[in-house]
Amino acid sequence: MHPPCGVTPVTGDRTRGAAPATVTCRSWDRLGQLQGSQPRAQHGPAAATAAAGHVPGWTGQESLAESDPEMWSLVQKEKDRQCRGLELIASENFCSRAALEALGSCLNNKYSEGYPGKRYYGGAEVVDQIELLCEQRALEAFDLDPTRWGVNVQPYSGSPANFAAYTALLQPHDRLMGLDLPDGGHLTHGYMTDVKRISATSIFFESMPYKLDPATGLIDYAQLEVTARLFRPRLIIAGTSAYARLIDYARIKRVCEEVKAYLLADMAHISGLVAAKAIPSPFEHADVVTSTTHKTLRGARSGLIFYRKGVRSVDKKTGKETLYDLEDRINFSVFPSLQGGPHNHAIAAVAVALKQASSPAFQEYCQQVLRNAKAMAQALLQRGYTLVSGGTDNHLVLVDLRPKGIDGARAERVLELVSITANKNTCPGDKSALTPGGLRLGAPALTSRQFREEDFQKVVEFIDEGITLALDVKSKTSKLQDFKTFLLQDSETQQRLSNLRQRVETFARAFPMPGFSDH
Ligand code: DSN
Repeated sequence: MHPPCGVTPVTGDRTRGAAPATVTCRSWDRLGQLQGSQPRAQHGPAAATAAAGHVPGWTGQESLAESDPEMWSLVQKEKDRQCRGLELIASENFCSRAALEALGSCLNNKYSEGYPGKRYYGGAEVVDQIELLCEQRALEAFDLDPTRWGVNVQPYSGSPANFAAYTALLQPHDRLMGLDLPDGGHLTHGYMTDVKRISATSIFFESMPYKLDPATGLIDYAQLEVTARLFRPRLIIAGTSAYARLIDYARIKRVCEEVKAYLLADMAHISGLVAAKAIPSPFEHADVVTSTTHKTLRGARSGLIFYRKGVRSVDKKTGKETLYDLEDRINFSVFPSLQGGPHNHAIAAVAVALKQASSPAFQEYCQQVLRNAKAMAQALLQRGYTLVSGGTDNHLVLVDLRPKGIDGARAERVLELVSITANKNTCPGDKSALTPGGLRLGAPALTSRQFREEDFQKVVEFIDEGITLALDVKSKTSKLQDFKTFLLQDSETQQRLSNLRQRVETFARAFPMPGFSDH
């Protein structure tokens, strides 16, 4: 067992953790030499500033604690919140120290518009190597043949990656289909309401949703087929944000072939599980695969677009080959169409995470994520909860709280007050996004803190206690705002919350935390 998460609560002591400013970069010595007037004993940041005589008071060498105690204190508070809480947001995870070191490095300073070997600025020889290494590791992590697949590692995150892919594959107002947001899809898959186009995907393209079958909680592939034949989209997106089952990529691919659409798999939530071969891969069927890098993949926040290369199809009569032309279109779409300089620090940090994701230890981590999600599902079912689709095959469960007589918004708020972080979520048939019937619970983050099945049973015990409390308060209040006010004002409720919070935090603190020990 690793040492537990050891951050003590922030006390307001502004000097705590302040490291003495040390200078390791030879440039300070060189600056002193250039000025020629500094005694050796005064080498260091202050001396160098004085010597330079420019920008007084700023050396850039002070620690965060020294330079900005207010921000340092907030970072400490967030670290403490993460350590003492139970993190169940299905899209979150705890990045490794190694990747965070790359993220917080000098690579932040470099502009490098363009691609390796073709940059618009000089001085890119090192970041070229970093980007190429990240590309190589991305292909290796997903077992991809570099003659059949390429990857762009520059998207700033998942939403920009998706929009760049659409921009590459479609003309403005071309048609696309994605799983509806209330049914577990993502905003960027084309979300719009009856009265408003919400996502830019629905503003710049014409989007048509496909849905879950409310009876099973599973994607309604039959309806997708019928709608696609009528709508004739140029692109179908296979990807989810709140769906506990596996996607039948082969079936969606057959629809794509019939209507001559591209298949884009957005594997943001599940990319770690795919890399670990813990669940089926979308690469067998998709033309383009997008992902974030910080969910189950456990890296720094960034985005990836994989695209097919080589032969797309062969004419049965003539034998003539049609080649994929995605590489140039996707690269041009990311830069210069949509983005400026790549975030080299993020690319390096993603490369570090991809190396980790190629290890046997990561495979074991992902298997444990699946076991933990199943244990969580089982424990919830045993306590009488209803799960959308009845269980889970991946890293999350979607609890339908409606049969319990409560909604996701009230449950989320009570859990937040006892240091359990989860999010409200729509269930099939929900009318309101503000008080939806569901609660989404994910296993990746706590599995990174070495939680096992029995720990998740304890987590469910805490959640159940929180929801019982929410039901009691709901019976004494009316609207959501009234409910929230009561939670903060009723003394007996405050005591119950405090008692549960203390037990949750004592439990959570006993587990290790990846990343830096103190920030
Ligand atoms: N915010 C992420 C999620 O929770 O699914 C996706 O962008």
